[in-house]
Amino acid sequence: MYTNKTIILGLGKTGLSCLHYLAKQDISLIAVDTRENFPDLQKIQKEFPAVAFYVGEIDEKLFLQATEIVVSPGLSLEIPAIVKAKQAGIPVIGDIELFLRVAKAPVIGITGTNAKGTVTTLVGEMLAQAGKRVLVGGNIGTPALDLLIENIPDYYVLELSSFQLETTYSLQLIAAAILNVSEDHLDRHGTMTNYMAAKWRIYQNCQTAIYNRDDEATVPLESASRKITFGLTAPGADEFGLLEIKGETWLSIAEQALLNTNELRIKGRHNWSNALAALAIGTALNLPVPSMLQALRIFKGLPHRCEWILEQDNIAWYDDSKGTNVGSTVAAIQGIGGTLTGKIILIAGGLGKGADFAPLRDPVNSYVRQVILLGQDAPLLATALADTVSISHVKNLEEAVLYARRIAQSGDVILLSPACASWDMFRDYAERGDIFKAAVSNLYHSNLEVI
Ligand code: UMA
Repeated sequence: MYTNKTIILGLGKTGLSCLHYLAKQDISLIAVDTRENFPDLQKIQKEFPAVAFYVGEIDEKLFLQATEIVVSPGLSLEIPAIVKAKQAGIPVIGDIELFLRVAKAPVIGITGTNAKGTVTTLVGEMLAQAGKRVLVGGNIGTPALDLLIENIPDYYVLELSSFQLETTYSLQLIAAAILNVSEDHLDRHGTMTNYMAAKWRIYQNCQTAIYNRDDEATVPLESASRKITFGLTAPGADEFGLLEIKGETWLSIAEQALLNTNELRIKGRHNWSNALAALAIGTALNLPVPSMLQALRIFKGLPHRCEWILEQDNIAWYDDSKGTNVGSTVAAIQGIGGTLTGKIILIAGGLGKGADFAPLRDPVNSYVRQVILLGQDAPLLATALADTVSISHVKNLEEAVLYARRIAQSGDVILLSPACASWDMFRDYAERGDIFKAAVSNLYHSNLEVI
């Protein structure tokens, strides 16, 4: 008879990683998924015959029998069964908590509303350039617990979402960074205060806190033994920032210029900020400057993050399908818009997650020629952007691509940056981006009529 009974709630990527990890321990396991027709259930049941599986509506009494509950990040902690279990004193944790309890190498944690995937990847590349063995995971894609299958590295680098942070208690990161905070996931967190409180947890007990001095919401409340800042202003002592030298912009520490921004393959001011953040984190880890700069020089960026697709007739196409919130789309418009001779044709829309779209008005007014909208919350976007530039509605991305090409002028950029989640029309942002790219490529490689 086991004394510990753990419930795993959610059987997505995270839940499955918990199942694989916990099945090796001496505990009784129950796995629950709220989806009635959970795919692959039989296959998973066969793989874990000792685990009791439940799908569909949650049995609250079952949850009250648990000694610990591991909740997947996609599920709200406000589910009544979770609330009652918490009230009964049952610990409710997430996969990152399980990971941190046993991780045997220093862990770097990176969060922020936007660009956390880019900076997480960059820090991983910097460590590798410095000859360190590194494993990268978390919200970026590979669940943290799956990293434990590999040999112990010199460092783990984790991208952490607010959902993951709110169920983590054993944080003790060697370096912890919040890159930026803007409105997102309010449908889950309710208020910005709750959202920010989840993010700030990352600094708890960290050795070095890295924050963005241009964004007050990232400043640590907790005392860290060391703090390093980055920002797009000129840097003070021990700070990372930008210096203008003979009309060119350099990534710099204090008064020392490190790298001309022309040498970066990732474009736009928002990417300069990402590069500076990675330098600040690398410095917290005492990495040699030449290897950090080399990693920056060769980094091409991630798919679906302001990704250049092709250029034809002096019109360039960019896929920023990962622009799933307003802050991210604002950064993309400003980052690209400032460098153009023409204007941006913006393709946006999807599930707005309760966000306020008003912050898009200024950048749209400054840099956008026309907005093309699609998806469930297109009407909300249209209302928020009324009286800025001309707005059109389309049914799908293929139509958006044809229409965008028709109205684009030489020097323009056509940018998919939805400011919304994708789940109303697509499996995820990656599928949305892939369909966009395929439609763009189709436009030039077939003889489609531009409508
Ligand atoms: N779901 C149910 N019932 C369940 C379990 C899940 O309806 O019982 C639904 C959720 O509501 C959600 C979807 O299934 O719509 C997936 O949820 P999940 O918690 O099972 O997700 P995972 O597959 O485990 O993926 C999660 C992260 N997803 C979320 O937090 C929503 C992935 O980040 C992450 O890569 C993965 O863990 C590994 O750590 C994705 C993401 O969109 C990319 N993250 C958000 C963001 O970046 O803004 C936070």
